[in-house]
Amino acid sequence: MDAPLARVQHCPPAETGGFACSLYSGLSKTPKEIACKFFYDDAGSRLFDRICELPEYYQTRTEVRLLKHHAGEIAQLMGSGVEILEFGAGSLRKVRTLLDAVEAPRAYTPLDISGDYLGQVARALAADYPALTLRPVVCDFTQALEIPELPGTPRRMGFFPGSTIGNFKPDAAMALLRRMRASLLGGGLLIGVDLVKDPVRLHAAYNDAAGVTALFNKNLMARANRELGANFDLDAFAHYAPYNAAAHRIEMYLVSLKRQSVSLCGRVVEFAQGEPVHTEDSHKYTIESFREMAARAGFNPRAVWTDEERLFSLHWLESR
Ligand code: AVI
Repeated sequence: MDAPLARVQHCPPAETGGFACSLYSGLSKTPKEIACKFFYDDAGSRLFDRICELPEYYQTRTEVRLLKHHAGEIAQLMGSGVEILEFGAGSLRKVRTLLDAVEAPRAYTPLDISGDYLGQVARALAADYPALTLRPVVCDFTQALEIPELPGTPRRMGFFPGSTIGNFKPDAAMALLRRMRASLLGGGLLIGVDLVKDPVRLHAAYNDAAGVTALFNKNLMARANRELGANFDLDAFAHYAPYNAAAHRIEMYLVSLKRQSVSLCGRVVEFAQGEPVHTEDSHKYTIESFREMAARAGFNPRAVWTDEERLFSLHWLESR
């Protein structure tokens, strides 16, 4: 029998960001763009899980190693009986290391935009942690959030692994950190941040030999075909992900391989041959540049952990 699980809440109800409107308005701009939050429907979340296993994608395994290695210290910093609030929780795998290390965790509140997927992975987690209050919330965590306090108001700690902060432009990243700080009600934030490094290594991580990142990128168009009845020809677009060294970021595009028209929600969008659609940025930080940004967002940057190659970093930020 499945373990009891608080019903998956939708916040705002049954709304995850208006894919149709956002897609149409993004494709009407010059240059064209699609917001990267739309990668994560059920298929996209599963493709992202496959990316995390790729040999070129060092981020996930390095972060998991850091988490495991420093779990005791992190648990001490978080304290006992806390609620862990995870932003963009995905597969809910990484939090297990924290739940196992923290003394008597009281509650876990994963927030994610991918509703079906969140329901499935939350059910599996509930079975393994029967004493934990688990309250999955389907929401766009990039928007202002009001997550009700639990009875007894356990101290709330934030968890934002995976360097998803890098998918926001620096100004938006700072604004997001500020909003997170507000929703933590004085608690700290454990956040994973990918670091500036050899561009060749970065390039390989977003241009894997097996082509999984290309499928993930094209899932935006595949999703539009599935959900909105669009007629994107996926073979007529190329995945392109260069590293912009001056801006310290990977930029991801879908490039039209020919002049073509695509029908979308009863309208037609024209693509020129070679025209790019910007789909994602993934900013990389130095340890110092990230700590400075966190301080400007109102946190006190405390402990930081990194691996011997300085590929990835985990930061413990206290609320001021
Ligand atoms: C979720 N995010 C941190 C990933 C990244 O590395 O920027 C998304 C991703 N895009 C392509 N590969 C992975």
